[in-house]
Amino acid sequence: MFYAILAKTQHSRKGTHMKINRILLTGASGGMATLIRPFLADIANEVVLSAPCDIADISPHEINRPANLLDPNAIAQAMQGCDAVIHLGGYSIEGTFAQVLNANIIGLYNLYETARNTGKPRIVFASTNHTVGYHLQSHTIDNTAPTRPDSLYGVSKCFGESLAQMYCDKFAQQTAIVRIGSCTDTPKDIRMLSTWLSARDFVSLCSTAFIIDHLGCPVIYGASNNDRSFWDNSNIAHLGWYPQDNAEIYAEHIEKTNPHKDTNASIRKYQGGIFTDIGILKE
Ligand code: 15L
Repeated sequence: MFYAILAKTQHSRKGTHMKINRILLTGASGGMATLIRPFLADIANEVVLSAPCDIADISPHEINRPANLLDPNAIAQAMQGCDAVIHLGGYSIEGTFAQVLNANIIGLYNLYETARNTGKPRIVFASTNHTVGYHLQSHTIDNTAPTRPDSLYGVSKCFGESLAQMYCDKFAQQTAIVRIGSCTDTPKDIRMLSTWLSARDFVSLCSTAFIIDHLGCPVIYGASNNDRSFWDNSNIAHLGWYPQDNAEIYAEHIEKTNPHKDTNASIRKYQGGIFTDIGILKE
């Protein structure tokens, strides 16, 4: 059955609409998933929403398949018949070691093992800018810069990036590793003028990753086309992803009203902002 669905997907890749047949969206109850859901109908016929509980108010093209990332059987049921996965599930802020261990290390391993046994659907893995959070804001970095995680959360995403690369090298499981900046409806502070990622740009990146003939396992900075970006994506230009939005249109308003303006020097110094100054491992 899976191969029939895949064949349909490959057929539609060649067609005009280039839609994926069925996408699994993990972390579907979270803020970022809520932002992107309206755009997913443009790139997929069906979207399987997966979170620990059912999601209320779903659209006709959406299906609930709840799963806890610590339960491999539930993940396998959620992934059945899916041609592609957008993995937003896991712990998305700084937490205790137990929190990030369960969600971002054990949970991610369960997801990749399930994918390996379920036809290897392409995965967009939501990594984070906090894998490189201790790089200075005054430096522009590309995807060859060394990781400099700013939190246990950032360290757990470095593990995820390595796991994705290993599954690609060993099992030909293709993943777009997306170091997401700040995916919110609009940028909220000065730093986000550099890090903002609009929902529509993220969804266009997912679509690009799913339909390109060969993806591999590239590391991509997930940011819109921001004038003040900290990141240089020229190494992944061959993918043909062209983000449309630019945080700069919000600059005047934010510069007048920004509530975080001078509260903390590290917010203005490091790319990871406040994550370099929070957490259970403070000095
Ligand atoms: C992230 O990785 C977080 O998930 C999100 O809550 C924001 O803090 C974002 O990074 C950011 O750096 O703005």
